[in-house]
Amino acid sequence: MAIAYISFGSNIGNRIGHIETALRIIRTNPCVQPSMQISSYYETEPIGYTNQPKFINGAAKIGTTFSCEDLLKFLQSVECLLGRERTIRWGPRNIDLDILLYDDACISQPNLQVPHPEMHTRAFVMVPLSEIAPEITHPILGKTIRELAEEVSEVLH
Ligand code: A4P
Ligand code: MG
Repeated sequence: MAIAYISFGSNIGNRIGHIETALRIIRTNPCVQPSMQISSYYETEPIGYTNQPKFINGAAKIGTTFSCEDLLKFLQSVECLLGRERTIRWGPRNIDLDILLYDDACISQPNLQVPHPEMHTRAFVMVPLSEIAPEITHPILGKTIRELAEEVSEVLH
């Protein structure tokens, strides 16, 4: 059983509804332990492509028997089920599910980088993650999630 941390974000339509549907599909998969820890939800200003609605963001901790590659495929299938269309990079989406950490794995493949390469630069990822995993050490940067979150801290609601 591996421990994985996932970030989720939505900025179209019923944002909390999309997130809760995605989390329900994830937790009821036989390869995922039904008990999962979920952060608070935060409403955040869009980063990158800024001409789009505000996001709801958060993070979840799961126990899973999926390999990291299969977890990515599974999360992409959940995005598809929720009708996500890939149009603009960094653009609006009804659900985005990213793998932040997978045990201590360091993976650098064209379609899969873990730890997520941008995670430590983004308050909308680090603030929720630090609620559920403050003492975990980032396997590349060697700092705790709490320390990294403080470096990008900004007020999130
Ligand atoms: N991929 C590689 N590594 C991973 C990983 N660890 N987890 C690949 C998930 N996917 C990973 O992602 C593009 C490709 O990343 C996938 O094919 C996968 O093989 P995508 O979800 O199809 O496209 P995307 O989400 O538009 O691109 P990307 O680079 O994932 O964007 P980000 O980094 O997710 O940024 N502002 C706020 N406030 N809140 C947000 O949630 N999100 C974005 C999107 C921009 N601004 C935001 C937010
Ligand atoms: Mg993504």
